[in-house]
Amino acid sequence: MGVVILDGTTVRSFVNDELNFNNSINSRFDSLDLNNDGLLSRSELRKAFESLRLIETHFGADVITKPEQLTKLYDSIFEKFDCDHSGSVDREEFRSEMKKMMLGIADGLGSSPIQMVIDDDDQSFIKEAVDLEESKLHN
Ligand SMILES: [Ca+2]
Repeated sequence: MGVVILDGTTVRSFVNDELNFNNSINSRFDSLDLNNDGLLSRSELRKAFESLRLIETHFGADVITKPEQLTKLYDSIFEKFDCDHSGSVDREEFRSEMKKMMLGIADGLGSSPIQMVIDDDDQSFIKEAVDLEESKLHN
């Protein structure tokens, strides 16, 4: 576990590094697509958000949410991702919505850096954003 410092720029440069971001999205999509049909179902997407920890935690602080509220929340997220209302989320929908979401986080962070506690085995894109920035600093 370590404390990292990040601001909007960290997140934005992760998203704007198209090659890295797409690779990251693709491998995430593949690991989420449990039945390998090239689409994310409602339950597959819910698992995704549970593992990303974007909902249950707010920048490292645990937030307790009732199960029925969570289900509503996950439903509304699914509707957001499923742009064409096909009942499943394809790779393109996943990528474009994740991008919007990350940029929203970047805007929220703005230019004032925050400290965040991240586990070494953290699976979140925030961690990937921080790792990417660190690898660039050291190169
Ligand atoms: Ca699937």
